[in-house]
Amino acid sequence: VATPSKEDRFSFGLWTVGWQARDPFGEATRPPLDPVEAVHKLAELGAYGVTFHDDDLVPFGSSDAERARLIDRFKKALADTGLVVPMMTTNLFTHPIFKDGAFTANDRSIRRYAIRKVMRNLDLAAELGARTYVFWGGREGSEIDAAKDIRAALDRYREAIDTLAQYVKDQGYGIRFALEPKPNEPRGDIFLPTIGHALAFINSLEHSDIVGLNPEVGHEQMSNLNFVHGIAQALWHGKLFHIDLNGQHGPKYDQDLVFGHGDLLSAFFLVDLLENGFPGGGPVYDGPRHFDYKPMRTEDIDGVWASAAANMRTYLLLKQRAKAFRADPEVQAALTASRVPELAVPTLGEGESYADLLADRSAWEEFDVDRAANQGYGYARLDQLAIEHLLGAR
Ligand code: 3MF
Ligand code: MG
Ligand code: MG
Ligand code: MG
Repeated sequence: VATPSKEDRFSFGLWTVGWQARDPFGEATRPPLDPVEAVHKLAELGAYGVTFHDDDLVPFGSSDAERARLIDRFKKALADTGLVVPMMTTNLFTHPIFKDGAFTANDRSIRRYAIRKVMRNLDLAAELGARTYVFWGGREGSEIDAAKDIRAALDRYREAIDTLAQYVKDQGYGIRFALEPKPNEPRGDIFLPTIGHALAFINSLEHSDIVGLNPEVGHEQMSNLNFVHGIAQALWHGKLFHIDLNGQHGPKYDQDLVFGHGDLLSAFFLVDLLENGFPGGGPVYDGPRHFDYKPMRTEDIDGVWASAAANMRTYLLLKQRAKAFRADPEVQAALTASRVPELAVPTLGEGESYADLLADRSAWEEFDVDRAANQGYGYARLDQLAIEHLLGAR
């Protein structure tokens, strides 16, 4: 039950298993990984998809002939393994030209170059059948507040996303965009820092119909936010287009640990939401289970593949535990005792107006304030049941 297969729809970025573990303080600890080898190994481990930035496959500055050669051998690896490319994205952060941003660089010529870089890779994304295109604005931001006219930066961000959305629609690519929020790192402060900021930004777009989110576990937790609540709200808005699963220990640098290797209880409730949906029904997530993690710097290549497998196995174990949690009659009784299903009942009755509410003496004049104030909700027992399922004690 914890052996991954293609039906589980697990996907990995080439930049995850391929990370050479260079950090601000140290050199690479691992040799480069050939994308073709990554595809074969991921398929062998049970993944169904691979995702990548343009430059992960074709190094920045490659000639057209070299680009064609690299794409060809990658396509052959896909054909040989049956792996698909559900998502693609652009590297708008590594090259020094993007040091002040891409879509929001103060230098206008860099903004124009950035949009062209995306358009070129969107053509490849359509060719490879990708359905989602992610935008992580790692360099869109600043270290000092005097550096950016924020109004202008948001105008330019919107201009770029709308221009690219128009392009995708005109070409009939059928691709949707997913914005990936992150509060900081590499910039001191990044624009669209959280799920909430990004949702508000999307509402301001001309082409908001094809723009949603790609939230990452660690990115919200870096801001000390509840990732399960964030994902729930993204779903509620119909904007959960993709997801980056990984692990993080609270507000600190972006750790990109294996999924579940950070806040495990939050990971349990996340998988519960993704797999079982809202307790009272409603929108469900239907996309890939995508891992955006980094094999720790201490690992050799065996550790890389052990960590890749660990992401999928942990997810499947949590899925199994979450199913057991929901199916347990004691849990169902505890949920009812905690009045969880009652929240799905509208506060006003059917056809009831505020005038009817005003006329309802039981709602105010005769309301038993003491009873309501004194009642317990049984949440401690409910959470312990979750913990016991998570620990395999039930
Ligand atoms: C950085 C990230 C990115 C994005 C990627 C788009 C390099 O913290 O999470 O990974 O996920 O650029 O998918
Ligand atoms: Mg991260
Ligand atoms: Mg990240
Ligand atoms: Mg990510």
